[in-house]
Amino acid sequence: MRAARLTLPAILAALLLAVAPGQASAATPVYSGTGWRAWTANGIYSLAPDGYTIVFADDTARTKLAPYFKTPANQVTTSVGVPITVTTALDDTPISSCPSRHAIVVHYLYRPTGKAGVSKALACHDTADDSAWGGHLLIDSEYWTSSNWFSTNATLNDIYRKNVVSHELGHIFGLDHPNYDRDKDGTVEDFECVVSDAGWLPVECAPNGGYRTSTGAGKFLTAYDLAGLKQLAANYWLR
Ligand SMILES: [Ca+2]
Ligand SMILES: [Zn+2]
Repeated sequence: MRAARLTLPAILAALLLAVAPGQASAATPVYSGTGWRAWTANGIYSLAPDGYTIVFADDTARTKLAPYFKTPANQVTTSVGVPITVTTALDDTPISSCPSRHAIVVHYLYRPTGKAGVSKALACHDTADDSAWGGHLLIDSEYWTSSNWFSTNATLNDIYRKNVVSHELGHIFGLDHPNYDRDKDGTVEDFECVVSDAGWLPVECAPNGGYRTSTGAGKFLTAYDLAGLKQLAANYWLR
């Protein structure tokens, strides 16, 4: 007993010396931050550097939805450094299966979850390294077939559509909802997320968020979702 007591401080000192020189804390993966959370619950811990390809389940999905992917694809390509390519390709992989590596199959479906106004991302992950694999985006067609689904203001209505499409894409990239119990009432509620000075929620806030401006529509918020995507890309090398 006595010998053990004497040696314990020596062991601690040795451990401290081992950690201090490298400052290892600067190079560890991070899975959440202000306004973002990695979808580790779904097995995604990082974003792979070689990029992802957006394809379509059918011609209708391509015609209706391809324009909505331009903004987030360009933003992630430019700001995160992970190339996202919006193609015109059709892909008939069934929803029950993961598509080929790094393909994101976009579907235009009426109430894909059975609930009014709800879209869904079926995100797959790479079982070898836990990076985002791709998957299926089931976008509810009601946002288009009902002209005032989000707002009677046509401009605002389309801003919401763009943000919802980017929200689902963010899930495929490995972002979870960043909602938290901000008002400390014991319940994490819809729209309960960090808010920017301008009043915008992260795109990934459930059930939806994002800039409510024409120039910001469809963009990941720089300080929130985009910071998260950058960290997910960094995590690929840090894990
Ligand atoms: Ca709450
Ligand atoms: Zn969501």
